[in-house]
Amino acid sequence: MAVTELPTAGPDGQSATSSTTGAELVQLLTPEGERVHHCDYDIDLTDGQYRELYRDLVLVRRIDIEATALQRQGELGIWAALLGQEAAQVGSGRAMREQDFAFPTYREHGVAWCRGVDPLRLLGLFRGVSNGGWDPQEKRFNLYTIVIGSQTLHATGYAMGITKDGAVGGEDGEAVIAYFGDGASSQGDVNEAFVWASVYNAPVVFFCQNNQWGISTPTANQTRIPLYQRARGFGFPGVRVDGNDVLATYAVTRKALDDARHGQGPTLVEAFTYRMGAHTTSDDPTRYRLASELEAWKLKDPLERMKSFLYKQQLVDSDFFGQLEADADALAARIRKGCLEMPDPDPLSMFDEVYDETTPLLQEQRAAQAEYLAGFAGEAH
Ligand SMILES: Cc1ncc(C[n+]2csc(CCOP(=O)(O)OP(=O)(O)O)c2C)c(N)n1
Ligand SMILES: [Mg+2]
Repeated sequence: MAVTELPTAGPDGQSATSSTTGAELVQLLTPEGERVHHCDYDIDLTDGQYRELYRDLVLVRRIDIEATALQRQGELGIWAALLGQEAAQVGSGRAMREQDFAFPTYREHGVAWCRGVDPLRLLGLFRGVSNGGWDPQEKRFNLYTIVIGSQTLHATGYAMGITKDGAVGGEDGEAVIAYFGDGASSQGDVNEAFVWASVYNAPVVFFCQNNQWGISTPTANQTRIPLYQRARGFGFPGVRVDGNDVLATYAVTRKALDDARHGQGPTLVEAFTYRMGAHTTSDDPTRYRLASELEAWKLKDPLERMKSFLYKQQLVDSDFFGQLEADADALAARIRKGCLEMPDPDPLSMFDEVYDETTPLLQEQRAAQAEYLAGFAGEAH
């Protein structure tokens, strides 16, 4: 079928052939910041916890904006912005318990923040001075993965492994969360991961951020049904949540992870959101999407609705916002300074950690590279 014959996404992002209604979108906070209730997913957080979630949203956005600016100034090779996806990431990231393990794509800066990974570690990767960035075990947050969808297989294998270790079942059980995008949902790897996770009842939550674009490809070219409905065909539950609602993403992910840790197998969570920025700093979305689409989604900004909620519930005063702004400024200044101060690595060090032990082929490549670099000796850079 020609691409032009595929259904286009409606204003709410639902496919024209979709049988879903808005009622299937789990939401606890309207775009105006009104608290709504849901029979299956509800949460009752303390005032402090609500404030903390907003704080996370603000600081994560600030990291993203600062990193984008650093790339524009030539300090990072590239940056994959998360603008608009803060609630999906903070809600799901904060829903994780300490013992849980996350397998990210390349855009999960908000989840990294929730896991306690220093943003400078992320910047080191995008600056090209680090081959990985962090110890995955330390924060139970795996390395960023550029090969679309492959981390869903890693996550599933890991989840099958912890089941064999006896780490699943009960309140202290471990659970795994695999992040991926709407574009990745078409990858063979993702579909294979679904099969394995289902058949082996693996304790893994597949968290799809449907930001409606895979670079310049709209979701309508990936699927004719809402993505969360795909789970049913694989034999596990799927749920669509408002990805711009931090309370809903928290509640839905919390339940899915708890189900997994108690031995009830996988869940697919589709966080319905929107990538307000470019795919990466190398991309220009004005070439392929309408400005009106972006304007419509700006009205659903995840930070604004949480801010309205805090105001309406009288959970904050002006001091709170003033202090948060000062904290965001300090964080931005710290990461900017830290980024500029990162030392360049020895170019030959890239051969050091490919394998635990070196191989003859690697030694050969290392020697060739050393000879090549020696050719520049004495030249000014
Ligand atoms: C296996 C593979 N194929 C293609 C690419 C190139 N690529 C990088 S990002 C991307 C789109 C991914 O879209 P999506 O899964 O929706 O994630 P998003 O970037 O929107 O968060 C593609 C095709 C890749 N990195 N890996
Ligand atoms: Mg996408």
